[in-house]
Amino acid sequence: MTNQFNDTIFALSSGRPPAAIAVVRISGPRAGDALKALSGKIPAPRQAGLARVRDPQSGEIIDEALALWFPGPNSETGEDIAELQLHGGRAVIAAVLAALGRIEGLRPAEAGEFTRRAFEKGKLDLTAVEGLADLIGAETEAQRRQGYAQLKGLLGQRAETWRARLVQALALVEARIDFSDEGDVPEDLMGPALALVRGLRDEIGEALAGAARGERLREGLVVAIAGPPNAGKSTLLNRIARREAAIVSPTPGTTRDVIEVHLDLDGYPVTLLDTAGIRDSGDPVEQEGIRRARERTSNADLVLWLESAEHHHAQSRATELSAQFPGWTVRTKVDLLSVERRNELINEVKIKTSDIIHLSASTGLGMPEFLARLTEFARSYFGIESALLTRERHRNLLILAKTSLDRVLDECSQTGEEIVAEELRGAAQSLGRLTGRVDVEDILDVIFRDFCIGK
Ligand SMILES: Nc1nc2c(ncn2[C@@H]2O[C@H](COP(=O)(O)OP(=O)(O)OP(=O)(O)O)[C@@H](O)[C@H]2O)c(=O)[nH]1
Ligand SMILES: [Mg+2]
Repeated sequence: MTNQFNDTIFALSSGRPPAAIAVVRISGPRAGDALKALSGKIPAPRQAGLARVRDPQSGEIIDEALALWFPGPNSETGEDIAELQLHGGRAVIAAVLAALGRIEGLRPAEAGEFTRRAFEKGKLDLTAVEGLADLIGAETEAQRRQGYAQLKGLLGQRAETWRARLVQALALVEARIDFSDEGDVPEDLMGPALALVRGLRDEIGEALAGAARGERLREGLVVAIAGPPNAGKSTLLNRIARREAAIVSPTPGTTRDVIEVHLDLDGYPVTLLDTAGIRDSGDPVEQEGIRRARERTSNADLVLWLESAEHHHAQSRATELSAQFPGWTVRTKVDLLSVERRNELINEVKIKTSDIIHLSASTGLGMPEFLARLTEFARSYFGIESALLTRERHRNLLILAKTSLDRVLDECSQTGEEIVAEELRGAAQSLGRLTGRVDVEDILDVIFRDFCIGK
């Protein structure tokens, strides 16, 4: 991405046309000139004004719009921003973008460039930028909440206070180094420094403990449906998804590829996987399907092991296999059993264990109870509070910081103050990279690449 701040950039910031309204934003030193060129005037700051938008070359009216003017530095990007709310037709947008493109010093924005400017101007730290991306990408209520919390500084502010305390500890250690030759050194500077480090190490450790939860909330909790062929796996997936996502047939070995369905369970994101029935097979295509089934199942957060209630009694290979995939046992097709047998089964299960679920995906019997359990599982997995860490990037940097602090605490009695100071500087550096305060050029392109144009 180019980094020319003298350029004035513009883009369609609203969604795909045609739509009722299209928002075109212009940011940079020539934003005001551009607005004037198109509409003849600039409205009062932060107040909507009616604007007749003309092609500056031909003078022809393109559209009538609302214009907004946000002079820098108190704008989203920190630069002058002009915004036009046009009618959202393709030709209207094309004509306005073309007219802007012909103005000297203006060029189309690249993906995420508005936000990048906001970051470079110190309007947002890097964790807030990531929060913004998450907020835009959020599909469920819990994801929205987490994205918003991150945008508002949930992690950024914590990291900044951690860094401030680290700097305090570092100052104590450095004072000890500086005065060590003199007679009247305040002897115990290391004690308070180490106390600070210990507190920090524990807090960072706690944040790391919740990291998996935060990352999962972005990506979705993975629940895999596995079991022998014909157990009714695809039927269950379709029932939960409320559409024919997977092919169902009485022929065992129907499903080959892993089929993914994204669900919103009471605000929590869940990715449900349907997999190939596991059995010995000579067919190379089915073998590959089974290999994929095993792989995805072993990485899932929860496995639903399905068996037909009709023949679960036989001490089959299936029961052996189910032990390899810990999770819930689900007995399917209970509609095929006689009422007596069904009651018997349910009683039997109640006595032995409550871990077995009975349902019929064809008739819907037992489905509400099953879905309630799945929702409860998601709810208790994610908890109520937003997780502090939401990305692998956060986790890796905090692990680095914590490792340095661990070393300080483990080895401070043997090593000199210089080494302690060096470790503390390293930890502060990691926290600085987390918020983008220091030395992050190398990762910026990766982060902003995920943004859409106009954001
Ligand atoms: N009566 C009844 N039949 C069911 C039920 N669930 C599935 N079936 C039938 O069982 C057969 C197999 O269903 P699928 O959903 O394709 O089974 P699967 O486990 O995905 O099978 P593979 O993909 O081959 O591993 C189909 O004929 C379904 O209609 C159920 O709850 N009750
Ligand atoms: Mg199937």
